[in-house]
Amino acid sequence: MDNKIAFITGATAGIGKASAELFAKNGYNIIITGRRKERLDEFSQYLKSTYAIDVLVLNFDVRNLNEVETVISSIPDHWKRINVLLNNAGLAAGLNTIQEGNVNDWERMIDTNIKGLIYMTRNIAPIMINNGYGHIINIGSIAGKEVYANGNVYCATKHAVDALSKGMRIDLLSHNIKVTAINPGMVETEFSIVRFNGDEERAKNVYKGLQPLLPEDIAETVYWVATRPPHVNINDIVIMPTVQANATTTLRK
Ligand code: NDP
Ligand code: 8X3
Repeated sequence: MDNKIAFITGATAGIGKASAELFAKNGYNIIITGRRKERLDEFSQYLKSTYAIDVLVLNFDVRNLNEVETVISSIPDHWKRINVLLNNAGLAAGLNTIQEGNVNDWERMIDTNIKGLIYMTRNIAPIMINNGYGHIINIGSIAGKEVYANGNVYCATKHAVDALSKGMRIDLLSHNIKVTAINPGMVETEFSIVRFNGDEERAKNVYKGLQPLLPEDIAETVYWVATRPPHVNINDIVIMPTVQANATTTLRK
């Protein structure tokens, strides 16, 4: 098995799924993860038959440290030559003021976006250190660079990803492990449907009258940063729809 390996968290939808497909198309073997097993199995079959690459399905919840440790420690040795870890699994839950927000939503975002990302990194970084190479790519957000009304806790989790990416880069410097943060503006995925608890109409309105980014746009960016020469690292990227100037300023028809 000589192909490079990309490990992608949250590959059942959106940015993670599009990234997995692009790596597969370019001959990488792929480790795909997520909680929805049926989607993972179906996607795995599709990737294997379409791109003649190998796929390892790991079905777990990034919020559960026990599951993360058990699953990562059970990865077969030949799958441990991980070139890229894409820390993508994440979500927004709700959009409300700090005085009225739902504490369960906040905990879900903190547990997934911050704790999930550090559990994954804590368990994969030693494998990369042992290999002597690796690249960790964290999906942050424009919400990690700016704060918008009612975004309080989601923005805080993505500011944490921003800080963690900078910290990881320092800690892993001497181990030949690159760290990149990619911070998108609006991307049309299942993100807003999840944020608004399944309310598809409300989710559609987020993108009404404008052309948002597509998950494939972020996948291309992920793949581009992952394929720079060994002496080049892309530290940080903010990528926006052309009609979105910042977190709160958009041009709608
Ligand atoms: P989607 O909802 O389409 O995909 C989210 C993915 O994360 C799914 O595969 C989901 O899998 C996985 N996931 C969520 N929670 C968990 C969990 N607890 N354990 C394991 N996997 C989990 O959203 P996007 O593709 O848009 O989001 C991907 C990342 O991009 C997130 O970190 C998000 O914050 C970020 N982002 C999104 C933007 C946007 O506008 N869409 C903009 C900026 C950043 P499953 O449900 O099967 O577990
Ligand atoms: C998603 C981008 O600004 O809709 O992270 O929260 S935003």
